[in-house]
Amino acid sequence: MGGNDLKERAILIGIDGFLYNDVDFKFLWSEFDELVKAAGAEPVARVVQIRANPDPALFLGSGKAEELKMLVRETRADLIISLQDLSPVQVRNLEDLTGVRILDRTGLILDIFAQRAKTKEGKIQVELAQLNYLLPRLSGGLGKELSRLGGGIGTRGPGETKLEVDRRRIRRRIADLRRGIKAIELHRSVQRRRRQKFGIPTVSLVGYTNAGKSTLFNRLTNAGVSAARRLFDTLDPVSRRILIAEHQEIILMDTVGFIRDLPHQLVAAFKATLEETARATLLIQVLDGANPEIMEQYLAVREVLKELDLLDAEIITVLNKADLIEPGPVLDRICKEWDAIPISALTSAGIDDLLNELRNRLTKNVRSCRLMIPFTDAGLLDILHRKARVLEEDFTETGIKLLVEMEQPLLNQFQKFLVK
Ligand SMILES: Nc1nc2c(ncn2[C@@H]2O[C@H](COP(=O)(O)OP(=O)(O)OP(=O)(O)O)[C@@H](O)[C@H]2O)c(=O)[nH]1
Ligand SMILES: [Mg+2]
Repeated sequence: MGGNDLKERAILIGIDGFLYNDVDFKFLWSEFDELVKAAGAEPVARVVQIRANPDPALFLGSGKAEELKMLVRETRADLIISLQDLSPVQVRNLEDLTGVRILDRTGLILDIFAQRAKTKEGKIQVELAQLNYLLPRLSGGLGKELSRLGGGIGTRGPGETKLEVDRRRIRRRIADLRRGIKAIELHRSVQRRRRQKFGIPTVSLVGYTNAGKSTLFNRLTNAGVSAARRLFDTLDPVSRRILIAEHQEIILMDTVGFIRDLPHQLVAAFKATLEETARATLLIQVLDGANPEIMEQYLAVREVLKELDLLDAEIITVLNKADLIEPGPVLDRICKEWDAIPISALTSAGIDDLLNELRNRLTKNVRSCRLMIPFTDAGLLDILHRKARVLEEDFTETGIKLLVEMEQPLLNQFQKFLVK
């Protein structure tokens, strides 16, 4: 996609009245608009039909579909994007009827991810998700469906040459990519073990896309990670070590933004990335306090956390963009309701409160104590170095004297070595 003047013109279509209640649907549409813009297209018109189920052949009813055809001409639209996922048959029929390209929400999100992926890892994950999306849409083993569905906004999507390959080659490519992802997972587990060895807790920033995670990440780390007013700006997880107290180091992680109904192909492909989040000691959930749809976004984030089996994780909630909210009883009530700390990643307001809370939570169960480990039990040192924080270590004639900080459950195991 070229400059702004070359923006592709998109007609958005969707069905109301089955699946969603009114409020959700309003949210879905405004989010859909944002997604279309994020992909670099311009929404020029909307066709919404209220019906119980989509038409199996045309998605819309035949009258609405005719209307759509006229609208394509009137608005000189380049493509049609559907809020609900489409079957290959619906895509083919709509395309034949209107003469323009058809995309659905899942394809659209994959397209945005393809535009944003920067690292090798991100690219592999996105390509895998795209191919898994395309594969079941290949019918008859020919590349025809691929070429129809493959092109996203502009010319991205799996490269043009790939559009001619058949299922077998795609399967082979998928196998290659899976191997690539295995290698990534391995690399991650090595990194993770190293961190565990040093006993450094990991803190992940999670939240809806555009909530301000990267801005907060930068505020806390001075890392200069890109933050922008666009959806899914961050795709590749970034992490930095930071000191939050004299002896307290943490690894802070910025993550990909969540969204309602994240396509499952993406969840699968980004599993390694998301699991990294899942293994964090603590999560900071970032809410966009200035967004009127904060409730829906909150629920969407909870949904993804649930999918990742993370609802019981230790979570600190922050209400970001507090600089855009009038201070006073309203803000106070919101924060109380969400049990959230008001902050502004932009102006730094409330950041100290957040750091305090972080320190409290991370040291909640930590006790410091002196131990004397006889040489016969020296094997236990390894556990201490991995799971506790060793502040002092002296090799004496009778054994090893240590000053350590560790969590209560671990301390229980070391009761008999405690020095009063
Ligand atoms: N006014 C105000 N704007 C903020 C604040 N924090 C972030 N923003 C803006 O919100 C936009 C999104 O910020 P990002 O940090 O990129 O959001 P993100 O959560 O990382 O988004 P993704 O990477 O897409 O998931 C940017 O334009 C930021 O400048 C804040 O505290 N106040
Ligand atoms: Mg970001």
